[in-house]
Amino acid sequence: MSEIFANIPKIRYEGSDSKNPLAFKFYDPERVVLGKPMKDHLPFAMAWWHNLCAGGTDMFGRDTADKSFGAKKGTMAHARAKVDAGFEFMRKLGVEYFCFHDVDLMPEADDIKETNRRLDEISDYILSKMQETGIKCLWGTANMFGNPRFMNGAGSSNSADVFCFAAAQIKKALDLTVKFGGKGYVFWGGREGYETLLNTDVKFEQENIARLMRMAVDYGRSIGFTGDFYIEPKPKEPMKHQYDFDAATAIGFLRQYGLDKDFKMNIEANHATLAGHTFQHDLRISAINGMLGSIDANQGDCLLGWDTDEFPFNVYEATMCLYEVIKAGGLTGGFNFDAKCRRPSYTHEDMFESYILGMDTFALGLLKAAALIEDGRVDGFIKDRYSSYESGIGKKIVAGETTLAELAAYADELGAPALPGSGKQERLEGIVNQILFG
Ligand code: XLS
Ligand code: NI
Ligand code: NI
Repeated sequence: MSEIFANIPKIRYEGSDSKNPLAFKFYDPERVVLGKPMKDHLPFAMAWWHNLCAGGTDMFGRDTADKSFGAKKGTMAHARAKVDAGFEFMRKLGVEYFCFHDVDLMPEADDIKETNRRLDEISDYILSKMQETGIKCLWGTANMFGNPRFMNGAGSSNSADVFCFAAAQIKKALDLTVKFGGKGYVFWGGREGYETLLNTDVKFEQENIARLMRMAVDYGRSIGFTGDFYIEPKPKEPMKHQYDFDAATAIGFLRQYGLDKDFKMNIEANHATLAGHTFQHDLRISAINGMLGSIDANQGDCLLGWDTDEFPFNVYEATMCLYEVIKAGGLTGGFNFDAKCRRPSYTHEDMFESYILGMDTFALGLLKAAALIEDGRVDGFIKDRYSSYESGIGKKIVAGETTLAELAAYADELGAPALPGSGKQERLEGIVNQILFG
């Protein structure tokens, strides 16, 4: 079969001296870091929607990039051309996974029966490509935010009929995820939130979202889905307020409704920063709750207030991300590039160069995080910082072997406690710079 990206070769690792834009400078898949190959630390995934569907349309202008891949848009022939393009793309880059929404895969019909028939047809074709190439599915999801029927949400909709339609889409998307052997299933609550409390019953809406998730878990388990369900937190956009505001909020919600055994977090860098956190913060909160599942690898722009979904090039953030991932013992999911080229980067070559950038950035992050951990000064500092809890009264506090009255008596004897010791933030920041650039 003729290639769609005929002028793009297989992308290879050439090392940090290479000036070839179509080569990896840092991502060396077989290089062993902390006992395992880079590619096992970094299971990268292609996001079907950005890479194969989105052409750069924004509020002010139409597509700049041609994603027709030689077929007429809106047809099943185009859906197949996207599959051909996607698998050629992943194979040339060595990306081993993909993520998808139902509606990314084919043109949605007015009638769900016809949509599902099209999904069956295209998923057969995808499956044959997966078997041919060994490329796997990281996670699937249902788009329950694009169609006008979801203007008030899906699980949180005021309309029970819309709720049922969402259920039907989730059921089919779970069927597809299982058909592809996907590792996870994502809920990003695009419109699960509100614009004004004047028309919203927050308690009822949250209970209904939980009901929908519970039914999804029960159905998924009944058809043999053994992977993780994920919530992908995001605080706003498109809704003014979204219920899955950040990792802490989503974890609290899952525990409240007894869903925490089946769900983990899919943390997206740009969503964390929109919530007023660092990417590292939401990763840490997920990890300490045993819920760090997967990552949507992108970055935002601190000067813009929305989800810009840029390809990650911030090595500092990638380093802190991998530091969290390594400390958490790795991901059950992977690193999905939920990212798009900037609108003026409209060529096929740009699609490849943006993935090279993202993969090199995370490879650097891995190397630098490993160096930070092996260096040990930061971890050692943190351990020492809490050493007053390792003996004496501190030890009793941690063991739960004391009372408020005993502590008060202890404090009486102390007079004024000594200052708690310098936080040494600047020294630690210097260590990070030394590891990054030394
Ligand atoms: C949008 C989300 C979306 C999810 C999948 O902001 O990141 O792309 O990852 O529905
Ligand atoms: Ni996003
Ligand atoms: Ni995302």
